[in-house]
Amino acid sequence: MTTKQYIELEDRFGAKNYKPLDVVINKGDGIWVWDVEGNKYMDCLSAYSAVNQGHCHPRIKKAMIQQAEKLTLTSRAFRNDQLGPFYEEICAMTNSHMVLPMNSGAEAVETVIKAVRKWGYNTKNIPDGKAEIIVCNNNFHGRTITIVGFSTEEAYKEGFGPFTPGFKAVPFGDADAMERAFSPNTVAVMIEPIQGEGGVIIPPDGYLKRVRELCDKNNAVMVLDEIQTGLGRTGRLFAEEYDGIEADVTLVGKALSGGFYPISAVLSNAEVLGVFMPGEHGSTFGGNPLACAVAREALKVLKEEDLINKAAELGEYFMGELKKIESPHIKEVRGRGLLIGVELKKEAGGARRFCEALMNRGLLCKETHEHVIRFAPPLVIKKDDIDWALAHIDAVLKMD
Ligand code: IF1
Repeated sequence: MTTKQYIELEDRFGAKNYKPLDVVINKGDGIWVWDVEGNKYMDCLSAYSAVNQGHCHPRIKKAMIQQAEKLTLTSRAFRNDQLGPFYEEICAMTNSHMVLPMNSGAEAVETVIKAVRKWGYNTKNIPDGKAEIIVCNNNFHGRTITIVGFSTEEAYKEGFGPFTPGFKAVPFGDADAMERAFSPNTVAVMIEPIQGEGGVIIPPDGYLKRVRELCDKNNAVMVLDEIQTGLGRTGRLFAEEYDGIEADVTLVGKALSGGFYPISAVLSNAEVLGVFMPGEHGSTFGGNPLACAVAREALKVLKEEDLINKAAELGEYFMGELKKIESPHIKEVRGRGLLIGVELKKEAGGARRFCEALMNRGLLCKETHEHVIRFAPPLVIKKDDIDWALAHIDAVLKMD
Protein backbone atom coordinates (compact mmCIF):
# COMPACT_ATOMS: atom_id res chain seq x y z
CA MET A 1 0.00 0.00 0.00
CA THR A 2 1.03 3.61 -0.61
CA THR A 3 1.14 6.56 1.80
CA LYS A 4 -2.06 7.82 0.20
CA GLN A 5 -3.84 4.52 0.76
CA TYR A 6 -2.76 4.32 4.42
CA ILE A 7 -3.97 7.89 4.97
CA GLU A 8 -7.30 7.05 3.33
CA LEU A 9 -7.78 4.15 5.76
CA GLU A 10 -7.01 6.37 8.74
CA ASP A 11 -9.37 9.05 7.43
CA ARG A 12 -12.12 6.54 6.78
CA PHE A 13 -12.11 4.77 10.14
CA GLY A 14 -10.15 6.91 12.60
CA ALA A 15 -11.34 9.56 15.04
CA LYS A 16 -9.83 12.89 14.07
CA ASN A 17 -8.19 13.71 17.39
CA TYR A 18 -4.88 14.42 15.68
CA LYS A 19 -3.73 16.29 12.55
CA PRO A 20 -0.49 14.42 11.82
CA LEU A 21 1.98 15.18 9.06
CA ASP A 22 1.24 13.03 5.99
CA VAL A 23 4.09 10.60 6.52
CA VAL A 24 3.39 6.91 7.12
CA ILE A 25 6.29 5.37 9.02
CA ASN A 26 6.96 1.63 8.98
CA LYS A 27 10.56 1.32 10.25
CA GLY A 28 12.71 2.96 12.89
CA ASP A 29 16.36 2.59 13.84
CA GLY A 30 18.16 4.99 16.17
CA ILE A 31 17.46 8.56 15.06
CA TRP A 32 16.09 7.45 11.67
CA VAL A 33 12.63 6.36 10.51
CA TRP A 34 11.46 5.29 7.06
CA ASP A 35 8.09 5.70 5.37
CA VAL A 36 6.21 3.10 3.34
CA GLU A 37 7.85 4.36 0.13
CA GLY A 38 11.29 3.86 1.65
CA ASN A 39 12.02 7.56 2.23
CA LYS A 40 14.33 8.16 5.21
CA TYR A 41 13.76 10.82 7.87
CA MET A 42 15.57 12.05 10.96
CA ASP A 43 13.16 11.91 13.88
CA CYS A 44 13.52 15.22 15.72
CA LEU A 45 10.52 14.63 17.96
CA SER A 46 11.44 11.23 19.48
CA ALA A 47 7.74 10.46 20.00
CA TYR A 48 7.63 13.44 22.40
CA SER A 49 10.76 12.21 24.24
CA ALA A 50 9.69 8.58 24.56
CA VAL A 51 12.51 7.22 22.36
CA ASN A 52 15.44 9.01 24.05
CA GLN A 53 17.41 5.78 23.57
CA GLY A 54 16.67 5.80 19.82
CA HIS A 55 14.11 3.80 17.84
CA CYS A 56 14.15 0.02 18.35
CA HIS A 57 17.23 0.02 20.58
CA PRO A 58 18.65 -3.54 20.20
CA ARG A 59 19.29 -4.09 23.91
CA ILE A 60 15.78 -3.04 24.92
CA LYS A 61 14.26 -5.03 22.07
CA LYS A 62 16.15 -8.13 23.23
CA ALA A 63 15.00 -7.63 26.83
CA MET A 64 11.40 -7.27 25.64
CA ILE A 65 11.51 -10.40 23.48
CA GLN A 66 13.17 -12.49 26.21
CA GLN A 67 10.59 -11.42 28.77
CA ALA A 68 7.68 -11.82 26.35
CA GLU A 69 8.73 -15.42 25.80
CA LYS A 70 8.43 -16.09 29.53
CA LEU A 71 5.72 -13.96 31.17
CA THR A 72 3.93 -10.73 30.24
CA LEU A 73 1.20 -10.11 32.83
CA THR A 74 0.15 -11.54 36.20
CA SER A 75 -2.00 -8.69 37.62
CA ARG A 76 -0.93 -7.37 41.01
CA ALA A 77 -3.04 -10.00 42.73
CA PHE A 78 0.19 -11.99 42.53
CA ARG A 79 3.87 -11.00 42.49
CA ASN A 80 6.39 -11.28 39.66
CA ASP A 81 10.18 -11.51 39.42
CA GLN A 82 10.69 -8.22 37.55
CA LEU A 83 8.91 -5.79 39.89
CA GLY A 84 11.23 -5.87 42.90
CA PRO A 85 14.42 -5.55 40.85
CA PHE A 86 12.81 -2.70 38.85
CA TYR A 87 11.95 -0.92 42.10
CA GLU A 88 15.46 -1.37 43.48
CA GLU A 89 17.18 -0.22 40.28
CA ILE A 90 15.02 2.86 39.63
CA CYS A 91 15.22 3.95 43.27
CA ALA A 92 19.02 3.61 43.22
CA MET A 93 19.27 5.57 39.96
CA THR A 94 16.91 8.36 41.03
CA ASN A 95 17.63 8.55 44.76
CA SER A 96 14.02 7.60 45.52
CA HIS A 97 12.73 5.55 48.45
CA MET A 98 9.39 4.31 47.14
CA VAL A 99 7.80 3.75 43.71
CA LEU A 100 4.29 3.27 42.39
CA PRO A 101 4.32 1.92 38.80
CA MET A 102 1.56 2.78 36.33
CA ASN A 103 1.23 2.74 32.54
CA SER A 104 0.65 6.16 30.96
CA GLY A 105 1.98 9.48 32.12
CA ALA A 106 -1.53 10.70 32.81
CA GLU A 107 -2.08 7.74 35.11
CA ALA A 108 1.06 8.70 37.06
CA VAL A 109 -0.30 12.26 37.32
CA GLU A 110 -3.71 11.01 38.50
CA THR A 111 -1.93 8.76 41.02
CA VAL A 112 0.05 11.61 42.57
CA ILE A 113 -3.10 13.77 42.79
CA LYS A 114 -4.74 11.03 44.86
CA ALA A 115 -1.59 10.57 46.97
CA VAL A 116 -1.03 14.23 47.87
CA ARG A 117 -4.70 14.78 48.63
CA LYS A 118 -4.78 11.83 51.01
CA TRP A 119 -1.42 12.93 52.49
CA GLY A 120 -2.95 16.35 53.16
CA TYR A 121 -6.05 14.97 54.86
CA ASN A 122 -3.95 12.61 56.97
CA THR A 123 -1.27 15.08 58.05
CA LYS A 124 -2.61 18.63 57.73
CA ASN A 125 -6.16 18.10 58.99
CA ILE A 126 -7.54 19.69 55.85
CA PRO A 127 -11.35 19.47 55.73
CA ASP A 128 -12.44 16.52 53.59
CA GLY A 129 -12.84 17.49 49.93
CA LYS A 130 -11.01 20.83 50.36
CA ALA A 131 -7.46 19.85 49.31
CA GLU A 132 -5.87 22.30 46.85
CA ILE A 133 -3.05 21.74 44.36
CA ILE A 134 -1.19 24.64 42.73
CA VAL A 135 -0.44 24.20 39.02
CA CYS A 136 0.85 26.58 36.34
CA ASN A 137 -0.72 28.29 33.36
CA ASN A 138 0.14 26.61 30.02
CA ASN A 139 0.68 23.31 31.81
CA PHE A 140 0.48 19.96 30.09
CA HIS A 141 0.09 16.89 32.28
CA GLY A 142 -2.09 14.61 30.14
CA ARG A 143 -5.58 14.28 28.76
CA THR A 144 -7.89 12.88 31.47
CA ILE A 145 -10.88 14.93 32.60
CA THR A 146 -9.23 15.87 35.91
CA ILE A 147 -6.00 16.87 34.18
CA VAL A 148 -7.53 18.90 31.35
CA GLY A 149 -9.77 20.49 33.94
CA PHE A 150 -6.79 22.40 35.33
CA SER A 151 -5.33 23.13 31.90
CA THR A 152 -5.40 26.75 30.77
CA GLU A 153 -5.55 25.70 27.10
CA GLU A 154 -9.22 26.01 26.06
CA ALA A 155 -8.78 23.56 23.15
CA TYR A 156 -7.90 20.78 25.63
CA LYS A 157 -11.00 21.32 27.76
CA GLU A 158 -13.79 22.82 25.64
CA GLY A 159 -16.86 20.61 25.69
CA PHE A 160 -15.47 18.12 28.20
CA GLY A 161 -16.84 19.58 31.49
CA PRO A 162 -17.70 19.39 34.30
CA PHE A 163 -14.24 19.24 35.79
CA THR A 164 -12.58 18.24 39.05
CA PRO A 165 -12.29 21.03 41.63
CA GLY A 166 -9.27 21.69 43.86
CA PHE A 167 -6.69 23.24 41.53
CA LYS A 168 -5.27 26.78 41.35
CA ALA A 169 -3.30 27.93 38.28
CA VAL A 170 -0.61 30.61 38.54
CA PRO A 171 1.78 32.06 35.94
CA PHE A 172 4.73 29.71 35.24
CA GLY A 173 8.03 31.13 36.47
CA ASP A 174 6.44 33.63 38.85
CA ALA A 175 7.32 32.49 42.39
CA ASP A 176 5.68 35.55 43.98
CA ALA A 177 2.36 34.68 42.32
CA MET A 178 2.77 31.12 43.52
CA GLU A 179 3.47 32.30 47.08
CA ARG A 180 0.17 34.20 47.05
CA ALA A 181 -1.71 31.07 45.89
CA PHE A 182 -0.90 29.00 48.99
CA SER A 183 -3.68 28.47 51.51
CA PRO A 184 -3.98 26.27 54.62
CA ASN A 185 -5.62 23.72 52.30
CA THR A 186 -2.73 23.56 49.85
CA VAL A 187 -1.39 20.02 49.77
CA ALA A 188 1.02 20.26 46.82
CA VAL A 189 2.50 22.15 43.90
CA MET A 190 2.69 20.21 40.62
CA ILE A 191 4.67 21.70 37.73
CA GLU A 192 6.85 20.75 34.78
CA PRO A 193 10.44 21.97 35.34
CA ILE A 194 10.36 23.08 31.69
CA GLN A 195 7.03 23.44 29.91
CA GLY A 196 7.40 21.22 26.85
CA GLU A 197 4.05 21.58 25.15
CA GLY A 198 3.80 25.09 26.48
CA GLY A 199 6.49 25.90 23.90
CA VAL A 200 9.76 24.78 25.59
CA ILE A 201 9.37 27.44 28.27
CA ILE A 202 12.41 27.62 30.56
CA PRO A 203 11.66 29.25 33.94
CA PRO A 204 13.98 31.94 35.34
CA ASP A 205 17.13 30.63 37.09
CA GLY A 206 16.31 29.87 40.70
CA TYR A 207 12.58 29.42 40.12
CA LEU A 208 12.56 25.75 41.08
CA LYS A 209 14.61 26.63 44.15
CA ARG A 210 11.99 29.22 45.16
CA VAL A 211 9.21 26.64 44.61
CA ARG A 212 11.12 24.20 46.81
CA GLU A 213 11.38 26.83 49.56
CA LEU A 214 7.69 27.73 49.27
CA CYS A 215 6.68 24.07 49.59
CA ASP A 216 8.91 23.66 52.65
CA LYS A 217 7.56 26.84 54.23
CA ASN A 218 3.94 25.82 53.60
CA ASN A 219 4.35 22.11 54.39
CA ALA A 220 3.26 21.19 50.86
CA VAL A 221 4.50 18.39 48.58
CA MET A 222 6.63 19.49 45.61
CA VAL A 223 5.73 17.38 42.59
CA LEU A 224 7.78 17.67 39.39
CA ASP A 225 6.31 16.20 36.24
CA GLU A 226 9.47 15.00 34.47
CA ILE A 227 7.57 12.71 32.11
CA GLN A 228 8.92 14.67 29.13
CA THR A 229 11.96 16.46 30.62
CA GLY A 230 13.28 13.54 32.63
CA LEU A 231 15.59 10.61 31.88
CA GLY A 232 18.30 12.61 30.13
CA ARG A 233 16.29 14.78 27.74
CA THR A 234 17.59 18.10 29.16
CA GLY A 235 21.18 16.91 29.65
CA ARG A 236 20.58 15.88 33.25
CA LEU A 237 18.87 12.81 34.66
CA PHE A 238 16.17 15.24 35.77
CA ALA A 239 15.72 18.90 34.84
CA GLU A 240 15.38 19.76 38.55
CA GLU A 241 19.18 19.41 38.75
CA TYR A 242 19.61 22.76 36.97
CA ASP A 243 18.39 24.42 40.17
CA GLY A 244 20.13 21.95 42.47
CA ILE A 245 16.92 20.87 44.18
CA GLU A 246 15.10 17.61 44.82
CA ALA A 247 11.35 17.33 44.46
CA ASP A 248 9.35 15.28 46.97
CA VAL A 249 7.71 13.43 44.07
CA THR A 250 9.03 12.94 40.53
CA LEU A 251 6.87 11.60 37.72
CA VAL A 252 8.46 9.61 34.90
CA GLY A 253 7.09 7.91 31.79
CA LYS A 254 7.79 7.94 28.03
CA ALA A 255 11.55 7.12 27.80
CA LEU A 256 11.24 4.92 30.90
CA SER A 257 10.64 2.17 28.32
CA GLY A 258 12.65 3.65 25.44
CA GLY A 259 9.43 3.72 23.45
CA PHE A 260 8.80 -0.03 23.59
CA TYR A 261 5.93 -0.25 26.05
CA PRO A 262 3.74 2.08 28.17
CA ILE A 263 5.17 2.36 31.66
CA SER A 264 5.20 5.31 34.04
CA ALA A 265 6.08 5.67 37.69
CA VAL A 266 5.58 7.91 40.69
CA LEU A 267 8.94 8.21 42.47
CA SER A 268 8.85 9.40 46.05
CA ASN A 269 9.11 8.25 49.66
CA ALA A 270 7.04 6.51 52.30
CA GLU A 271 5.64 9.77 53.68
CA VAL A 272 3.75 10.42 50.43
CA LEU A 273 3.29 7.01 48.80
CA GLY A 274 2.73 5.35 52.16
CA VAL A 275 -0.81 6.79 52.18
CA PHE A 276 -2.02 4.03 49.87
CA MET A 277 -3.44 1.05 51.72
CA PRO A 278 -4.00 -2.28 49.89
CA GLY A 279 -6.83 -2.04 47.38
CA GLU A 280 -6.93 1.78 47.34
CA HIS A 281 -5.22 2.24 43.99
CA GLY A 282 -3.90 0.21 41.07
CA SER A 283 -4.40 -0.85 37.45
CA THR A 284 -4.54 -4.07 35.44
CA PHE A 285 -1.17 -3.55 33.73
CA GLY A 286 0.57 -1.39 36.35
CA GLY A 287 3.90 -3.00 37.31
CA ASN A 288 3.59 -5.89 34.88
CA PRO A 289 6.72 -8.00 34.32
CA LEU A 290 7.06 -7.10 30.64
CA ALA A 291 6.97 -3.37 31.38
CA CYS A 292 9.43 -3.76 34.25
CA ALA A 293 11.88 -5.86 32.24
CA VAL A 294 11.81 -3.31 29.42
CA ALA A 295 12.22 -0.37 31.82
CA ARG A 296 15.13 -2.02 33.63
CA GLU A 297 17.02 -2.33 30.33
CA ALA A 298 15.98 1.15 29.13
CA LEU A 299 17.46 2.67 32.29
CA LYS A 300 20.65 0.62 31.93
CA VAL A 301 21.04 1.85 28.34
CA LEU A 302 20.66 5.49 29.44
CA LYS A 303 23.48 4.99 31.96
CA GLU A 304 25.82 2.67 30.09
CA GLU A 305 25.70 4.61 26.83
CA ASP A 306 26.26 7.86 28.78
CA LEU A 307 23.27 9.37 26.98
CA ILE A 308 22.64 12.02 29.64
CA ASN A 309 26.05 13.67 29.25
CA LYS A 310 25.81 13.29 25.48
CA ALA A 311 22.48 15.14 25.53
CA ALA A 312 24.12 17.96 27.49
CA GLU A 313 27.11 18.22 25.16
CA LEU A 314 25.27 17.81 21.86
CA GLY A 315 22.35 19.94 22.99
CA GLU A 316 24.72 22.81 23.73
CA TYR A 317 26.27 22.39 20.28
CA PHE A 318 22.90 22.12 18.51
CA MET A 319 21.49 25.20 20.25
CA GLY A 320 24.70 27.17 19.70
CA GLU A 321 24.57 26.52 15.97
CA LEU A 322 20.83 27.27 15.76
CA LYS A 323 21.52 30.65 17.38
CA LYS A 324 23.95 31.46 14.56
CA ILE A 325 21.29 31.04 11.87
CA GLU A 326 20.43 34.44 10.42
CA SER A 327 16.74 34.22 9.60
CA PRO A 328 14.10 36.97 9.56
CA HIS A 329 11.66 34.46 11.07
CA ILE A 330 13.48 33.54 14.28
CA LYS A 331 12.31 35.26 17.46
CA GLU A 332 14.20 33.11 20.00
CA VAL A 333 16.14 29.86 20.31
CA ARG A 334 15.85 28.24 23.76
CA GLY A 335 16.19 24.92 25.45
CA ARG A 336 18.11 22.62 27.74
CA GLY A 337 20.07 19.66 26.47
CA LEU A 338 18.25 18.13 23.51
CA LEU A 339 14.91 19.76 24.31
CA ILE A 340 15.10 22.78 22.04
CA GLY A 341 12.48 25.23 20.83
CA VAL A 342 12.87 27.72 17.99
CA GLU A 343 10.21 30.38 18.45
CA LEU A 344 9.22 32.13 15.23
CA LYS A 345 7.84 35.65 14.90
CA LYS A 346 4.07 35.84 14.33
CA GLU A 347 4.79 37.34 10.88
CA ALA A 348 6.35 34.00 9.86
CA GLY A 349 2.79 32.66 9.61
CA GLY A 350 3.09 29.76 12.04
CA ALA A 351 5.61 26.95 12.44
CA ARG A 352 3.59 24.24 10.65
CA ARG A 353 4.72 25.20 7.13
CA PHE A 354 8.36 25.08 8.22
CA CYS A 355 7.82 21.61 9.71
CA GLU A 356 6.26 20.50 6.41
CA ALA A 357 9.20 21.95 4.47
CA LEU A 358 11.61 20.14 6.78
CA MET A 359 9.64 16.91 6.29
CA ASN A 360 10.15 17.26 2.52
CA ARG A 361 13.89 17.48 3.25
CA GLY A 362 13.85 14.33 5.43
CA LEU A 363 13.61 15.87 8.89
CA LEU A 364 10.56 15.21 11.08
CA CYS A 365 9.73 17.72 13.80
CA LYS A 366 6.58 19.20 15.33
CA GLU A 367 5.29 22.68 15.95
CA THR A 368 4.02 23.47 19.40
CA HIS A 369 1.68 26.33 20.30
CA GLU A 370 1.62 27.38 16.64
CA HIS A 371 4.85 29.41 16.56
CA VAL A 372 7.50 27.16 18.10
CA ILE A 373 9.37 24.39 16.29
CA ARG A 374 10.47 21.78 18.81
CA PHE A 375 13.71 19.89 18.10
CA ALA A 376 14.07 16.86 20.36
CA PRO A 377 16.02 14.10 18.58
CA PRO A 378 16.89 10.82 20.30
CA LEU A 379 19.85 11.24 22.68
CA VAL A 380 21.89 8.77 20.59
CA ILE A 381 22.28 11.44 17.88
CA LYS A 382 25.85 12.20 16.73
CA LYS A 383 27.43 15.58 15.90
CA ASP A 384 27.52 14.76 12.16
CA ASP A 385 23.78 14.06 12.25
CA ILE A 386 23.20 17.44 13.90
CA ASP A 387 25.29 19.12 11.20
CA TRP A 388 23.16 17.39 8.56
CA ALA A 389 19.99 18.65 10.26
CA LEU A 390 21.38 22.18 10.66
CA ALA A 391 21.97 22.52 6.91
CA HIS A 392 18.29 21.79 6.24
CA ILE A 393 17.01 23.89 9.13
CA ASP A 394 19.16 26.82 7.95
CA ALA A 395 17.78 26.54 4.40
CA VAL A 396 14.15 26.21 5.48
CA LEU A 397 14.32 29.10 7.95
CA LYS A 398 15.61 31.28 5.12
CA MET A 399 12.60 30.64 2.90
CA ASP A 400 10.07 33.49 2.54
C1 IF1 B 1 -0.79 13.88 23.31
C2 IF1 B 1 1.72 17.12 24.25
C3 IF1 B 1 4.04 16.52 24.72
C4 IF1 B 1 3.67 15.20 29.09
C5 IF1 B 1 3.90 15.63 30.42
C6 IF1 B 1 2.31 14.09 31.25
C7 IF1 B 1 2.04 13.64 29.96
C8 IF1 B 1 2.72 14.20 28.85
C9 IF1 B 1 4.91 16.73 30.70
C10 IF1 B 1 1.00 12.55 29.79
C11 IF1 B 1 2.40 13.71 27.48
C12 IF1 B 1 2.39 13.78 25.15
C13 IF1 B 1 0.93 13.43 25.03
C14 IF1 B 1 0.63 13.47 23.57
C15 IF1 B 1 1.60 14.47 22.94
C16 IF1 B 1 2.66 14.71 23.98
C17 IF1 B 1 2.81 16.11 24.36
F1 IF1 B 1 1.95 17.72 23.08
F2 IF1 B 1 0.55 16.57 24.31
F3 IF1 B 1 1.87 17.98 25.25
F4 IF1 B 1 4.96 15.68 24.89
F5 IF1 B 1 4.31 17.76 24.91
N1 IF1 B 1 3.22 15.07 31.45
N2 IF1 B 1 2.76 14.34 26.46
O1 IF1 B 1 4.33 15.79 28.04
O2 IF1 B 1 1.63 11.35 29.41
O3 IF1 B 1 -0.50 10.06 29.29
O4 IF1 B 1 0.60 10.81 27.20
O5 IF1 B 1 1.69 9.05 28.59
O6 IF1 B 1 -1.63 13.72 24.23
O7 IF1 B 1 -1.05 14.39 22.22
P1 IF1 B 1 0.79 10.26 28.57
